[in-house]
Amino acid sequence: MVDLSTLSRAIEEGNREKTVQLTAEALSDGTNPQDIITRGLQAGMGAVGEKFSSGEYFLPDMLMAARAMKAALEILAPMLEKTGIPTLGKVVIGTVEGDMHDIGKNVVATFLRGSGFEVRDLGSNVSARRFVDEVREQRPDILGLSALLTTTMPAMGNVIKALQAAGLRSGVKVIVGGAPVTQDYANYIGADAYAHDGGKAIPVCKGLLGK
Ligand code: B12
Repeated sequence: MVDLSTLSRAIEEGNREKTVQLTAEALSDGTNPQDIITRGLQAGMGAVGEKFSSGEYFLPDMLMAARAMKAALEILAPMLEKTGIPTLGKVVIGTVEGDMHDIGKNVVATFLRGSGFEVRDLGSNVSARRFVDEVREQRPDILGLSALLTTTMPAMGNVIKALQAAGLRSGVKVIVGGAPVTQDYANYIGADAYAHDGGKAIPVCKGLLGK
């Protein structure tokens, strides 16, 4: 049985090969893919962030960890994403303008797909204008906004204001998330909901649609 703390350490070391190997082993052991992500990969990323804050790690270390995590998510996503089931609702999701962090947003998209939502992922560094255009064209039930930087959090509020200005706000529920985001901040910018992580986003999104 793979000890998920060894997977977490492989991420911390930025060791892509070992991360992929341990992820595959954990899957064949029968470990739940959601646990592999939260207790293994995401925990490792948390440690990388702490080391970056303390000056022990630099940008290339974060990049290597990100590459290792992305490679592992490629193996895990097909296990989590169900196909051919009736959709619970349509979600458009993206990381706001100025922010390149997309791993957490990808995890949320994968978890939502796995629980039966149809998800359109716009990627990262998405402008308010693009979000508005997508809401107008796609008519999603839910718009998910991700921000990982304190400097890009206000861009989430700008998207909500732009939706209001375009007369589209009442037709879509807005959920926000990302490491620096809180429920208080979500209330402050007028979002409909906040979820701390991908697992919690599932019941929150179902609740938004009364399901
Ligand atoms: C990997 C990483 C990078 C990678 C990103 C690669 C990529 N493609 O995503 C790279 C190296 C590119 C990077 C760059 C930078 N980074 Co960086 N990065 C990280 C790191 C280590 C991990 C982020 C991550 O992927 N975590 C794993 C995922 C799974 O977790 P998550 O993102 O938190 O997502 C979960 C929840 O937050 C939530 N969630 C996320 N989005 C959403 C959306 C919705 C709708 C919902 C409901 C929930 C939700 O659910 C997710 C899944 O459970 C964090 C540290 C940390 N602890 O967050 C720093 C961190 C975010 N980065 C930081 C910084 C400073 C930077 C740079 C400015 C560094 C620099 N000097 O250039 C640049 C900014 C570039 C830019 N313009 O965006 C700081 C931010 C500080 C701050 N408070 O603003 C952090 C916190 C590191 C630190 N401790 O100082 N980074």
